[in-house]
Amino acid sequence: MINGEILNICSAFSLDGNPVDCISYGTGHINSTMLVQTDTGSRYILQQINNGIFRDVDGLMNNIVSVTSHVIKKRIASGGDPSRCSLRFLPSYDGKYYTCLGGKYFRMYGYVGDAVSYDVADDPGLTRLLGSAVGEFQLALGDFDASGLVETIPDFHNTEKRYRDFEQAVAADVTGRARDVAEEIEFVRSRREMYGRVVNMIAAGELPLRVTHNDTKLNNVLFDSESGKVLCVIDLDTVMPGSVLYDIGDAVRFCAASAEEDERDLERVFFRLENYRGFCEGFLSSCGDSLTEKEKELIPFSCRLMTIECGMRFLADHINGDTYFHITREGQNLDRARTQFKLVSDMEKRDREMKKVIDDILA
Ligand code: ADP
Ligand code: GN1
Ligand code: MG
Repeated sequence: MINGEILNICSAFSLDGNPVDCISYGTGHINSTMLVQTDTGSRYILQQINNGIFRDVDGLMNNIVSVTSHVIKKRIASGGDPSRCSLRFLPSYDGKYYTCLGGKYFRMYGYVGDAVSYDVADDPGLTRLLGSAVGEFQLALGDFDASGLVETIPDFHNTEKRYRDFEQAVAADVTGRARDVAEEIEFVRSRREMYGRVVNMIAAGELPLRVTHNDTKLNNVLFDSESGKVLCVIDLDTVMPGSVLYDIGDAVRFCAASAEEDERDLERVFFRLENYRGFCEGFLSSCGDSLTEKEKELIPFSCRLMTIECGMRFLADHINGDTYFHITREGQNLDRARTQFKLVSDMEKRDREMKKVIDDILA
């Protein structure tokens, strides 16, 4: 079914046919995603942009359109299918790539059919594919001119800043939940010495800034449902200058987890070294040559860093009353934080093995 508001939004874009159906779609935590179908059988993704988080929608959409145009050119040059190798945004009738209605912002883009995304990786074969997808995305943007990119969320992976925000949430304790999560708060506090390492090295010029995706979760990659091959990297809201370690660490935190991000039974949550190995093989074989020695050395550390950063963001949001990440049940952000901390503990125990995986791949 389709309501008047959706019809109004759809009328801002030139669709093939008249919209006849609209359903909510996907499991993202930030935007509101819908699948629209028309009477000619065409399908589109309609997304309400979370403009509470992305304040500069114009800058955001300019970023995304310039990045997707760049990626599409590269993929066409290497024989890729232009309709499935990248997101393709529709211009609106007023010449932008979004429309604003009643203070809400919407964008429309082609639905990639016969595609799947995964919330858990069951095997290292899948994580190897994710590794090559993230590596190839990195390579494709290697010659992208970043000077026109806006920083869509400043300090997105500045873990020191994330930690300060976390401490502010605990101090304010607007929901009174902090006392019930003392153990989790301590988990974050006791690791504070690691939070500045990557940002300080970037500031000192010891790690290069590149154009990175910054949200490389497995479910931000679409795979062909028949062949299983990677189609494209999606969810490009956070493409900004960053460290390649952010993309590696964030991908591993998600794809090396044995269970979903909000799993309540922590017995079922553990770090899968084989999945990590698969990811690293895929990533390093596609773009390993472009990494510096320091970057390679810091891969295991970056996995822990991105995982604890995500965990402290979930925990802060739980304490703040779930104002950032979408939830579908009470306590979900706390459950998400706990899975991340469980993974961090596992990675700490397996640090030597994680380093050896990199040494073996690079040998
Ligand atoms: P969020 O920022 O909220 O995570 P995403 O852009 O990642 O939103 O979209 C949410 C989900 O919708 C994705 O994980 C994916 O499963 C699905 N999706 C998004 N875009 C497309 C597309 N063009 N074709 C098919 N599925 C898509
Ligand atoms: C959010 O948009 P989505 O669901 O792909 C978040 C990421 C977190 C992730 C945790 C803009 O990603 O930073 O790592 O949730 N995106 C933003 O699942 O904050
Ligand atoms: Mg997403």
